Amino acid sequence: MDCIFCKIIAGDIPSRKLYEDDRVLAFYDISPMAKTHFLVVPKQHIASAQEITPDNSGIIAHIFEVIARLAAERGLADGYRVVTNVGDNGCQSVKHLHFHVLGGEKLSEKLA
Ligand code: DGP
Repeated sequence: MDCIFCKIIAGDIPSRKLYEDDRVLAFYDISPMAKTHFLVVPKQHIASAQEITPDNSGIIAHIFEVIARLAAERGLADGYRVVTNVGDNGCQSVKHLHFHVLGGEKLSEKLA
């Protein structure tokens, strides 16, 4: 499958990894939009949040557990933002579900 995040998960494309287990990978975004900006992705290819079903939704709870742990470890105690873009109107450029974690500084009050 021609998916850049599947290639990162497989190790075919290098990334700056923060965390990995059997279900998720976290790595720094190549184009940071905040002082700290990393992505958390399921290893299973799910195209976007629009593809979440009762069969695969368990991964979402796990991803948010990982985000909370990484945020604590990476000094984001003052707060951070979690974003997932969906589809063309959501400006999703990589069609593999991913959660942006942005922080390390005061973020814009504007969400869109
Ligand atoms: P989105 O626009 O929500 O689909 O975000 C995709 C993000 O993925 C974007 O912030 C840039 C990042 N990205 C794209 N290609 C790569 C890559 O090869 N390596 C890393 N580390 N990040 C990437």
